[in-house]
Parts: sequence; C-alpha cells; structure tokens
Amino acid sequence: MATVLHTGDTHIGFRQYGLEERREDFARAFLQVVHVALDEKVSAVIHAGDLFEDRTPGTEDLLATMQGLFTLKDAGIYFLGIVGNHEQRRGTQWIDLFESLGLAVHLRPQKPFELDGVPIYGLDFSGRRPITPPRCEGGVLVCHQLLDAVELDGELALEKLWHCGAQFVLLGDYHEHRSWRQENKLVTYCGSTERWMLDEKRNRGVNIIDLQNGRLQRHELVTRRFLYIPADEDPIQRIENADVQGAVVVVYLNTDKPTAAEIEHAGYEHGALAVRVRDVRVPTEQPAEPSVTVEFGDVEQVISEALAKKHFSPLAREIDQVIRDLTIADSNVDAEVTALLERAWRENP
Ligand SMILES: [Mn+2]
Repeated sequence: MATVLHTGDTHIGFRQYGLEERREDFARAFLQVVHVALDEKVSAVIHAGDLFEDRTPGTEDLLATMQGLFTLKDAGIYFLGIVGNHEQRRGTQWIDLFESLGLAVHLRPQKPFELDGVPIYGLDFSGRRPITPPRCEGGVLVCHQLLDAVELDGELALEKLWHCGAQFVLLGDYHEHRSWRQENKLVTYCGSTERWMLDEKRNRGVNIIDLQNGRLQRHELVTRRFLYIPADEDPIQRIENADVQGAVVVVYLNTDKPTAAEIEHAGYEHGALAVRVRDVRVPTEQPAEPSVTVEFGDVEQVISEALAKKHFSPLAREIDQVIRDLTIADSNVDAEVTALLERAWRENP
C-alpha cells in the first residue's frame, strides 16, 4: 500500500523582509520537497494548502511551481491538494488550473480520490467559523484549518476528527509539526517548509506516512539559516564569533546598549542576509503625558462608527458587514453578497 508525503504551508511567493533571496527560498523549499518525494519513492505528495503566499503569484514562482509539478508527474507521483486561506480566490483556484493541465488533483469532500484503494478526501479552507468535518470512511481527510488543540478559538475540534471516519487527517494552516493518535487513527500537521515567522524556530520538514501501518517519519529540510541570539548573550560578540554569512540573524534584546542600529550594522558587516532585533522587555507603566490618546484597541469599532455617520442604506450596511466579517472565507463573500442582493430584489423588485 501507499506511502505518501504530507506537506503544506509552502507560501511560495512570500518576499519576506522585502528580499528577493527570501522569495527564492520559499520556491526552493518546494522543489526540495519534490526531490524528497522522488528519493522516498512515495506514491503521492499530499498538499494541505497555502502552496502560494497569496492569490496572485508571480510568473517566476508559477514557473518554479510548475517545474516541480512536472517533475512529480514525470516520476509518476500524484500531487493531491486543497486550497488554503492564503491562495483562496473567488472562482477558479490555482489547483484547478494545475488539475486541468493534468499536473494535480483537487481533493474534494464528496468524491474521494482513490490511491491504491484508499479514499482520499479534501476540504478547502472554509473560514474561521466552527466547522464539521465531512464523512471520510476508512480513508484520509486533508484540510486547512486551525484545531482547537493548537489555538483555543480554533474552528475545528480535534474530538470531532476521531469520529469522522478518517484513519488519517492531514492538516495545514498551523506552521509547526504536531501529531495526535487515538487507537489507530492519526491527526497531524506537517508544518511550514520555510520559516514564515520568526517564531518558527524548529527545523522545517515534511511528513512521510505509510498508509498501511500508520508509521510517520519526519524528513527535515535544509532551509535558510536563522541564527537566534537570546537576550542573555552579547549580540555583537556573538555576531563576531559566529558564521552569519547569508543567515537571518534574530536578536532578542533587553537592554538599551547595544542599540538596534549597532546590532544591525554588525550583522550586515559580517554578511548577514537580514538582521531582526526584537525588544523583549515588557513595557513598564509610565505615567505618560495625557496630551494625545491613541487607541489601537478596536479598529473595526472605529470603522463601524465612521460608517454609521454616512447615510448608507440598510442593504449597503449588510454588504459591508459580510465583507468585513473575518469568519466568512473570502471565497464565500461573493455567494453571501449575491444572496443578500437576491433577497433585496425579491423584496423590492
Ligand atoms: Mn500557512
């Protein structure tokens, strides 16, 4: 029976720190994953969403992605995927385009893809509202959602996954590798393939899963080097003594000396690709001059109050709410607005 490579959160096209080198890193990580799939002789690469950083990847990134997909196809390895929140478009998705070219399969909840007799179901990102997984008897479910086991307000309850019938649930969205087992069922996040945020300190990798015996192996990737310098170390000394050539240097700081500018200077002087300085001090309550009040608390509230002063029709207000409601997935905005308009039309033809 089949062995699959489970990956996701590739974020191809992310020009991190405004650097072309970092954009290339994200595409390169995908091509590395493709080669891992070839080396491990898996039957399929299962992609759990966020292949792209956004819905409009550039041509260089599309080219790299398609080269990877052609390499898989030539090796007889399926590429099975779903849509993540980052790349989700209103209408035809990138994975649909690749599917129409014979390079990929867009996994669906109703009609599973059969891989060596194992049904594989997929559910595209479906917003941040609580969701119920589809029935996936004896198979694999692939989705891109936050579990309540990793975020308190995650929209998908881990408990529900034990009862959806799937033997394996392969997830994307959360960028760290995690896995849970119950009886002979496995739920796992593969993690991102390049560091998308500074917090993603652990080595990046992919899951290699044997669907016969449930064995999960991690395959670590070689990614851009990040050097983390904790607050209790002298950052300048560390930069001078370590090899920072081409690395992203991340400095946590709890003093005023050296300054961020001095640290950056030292880092770039020694060939760092990027230097990020994070002040980890908890801001102390200072009796500030109460001359200017700046509130960052609730931007939504401020917008709502400003809009309330405009003379919009109730319908326009409703449409505005749908568009700004973060619990409604972008791809559903069209449908929800259309429904509102149709209702208004029926009421006042
Ligand atoms: Mn992601």
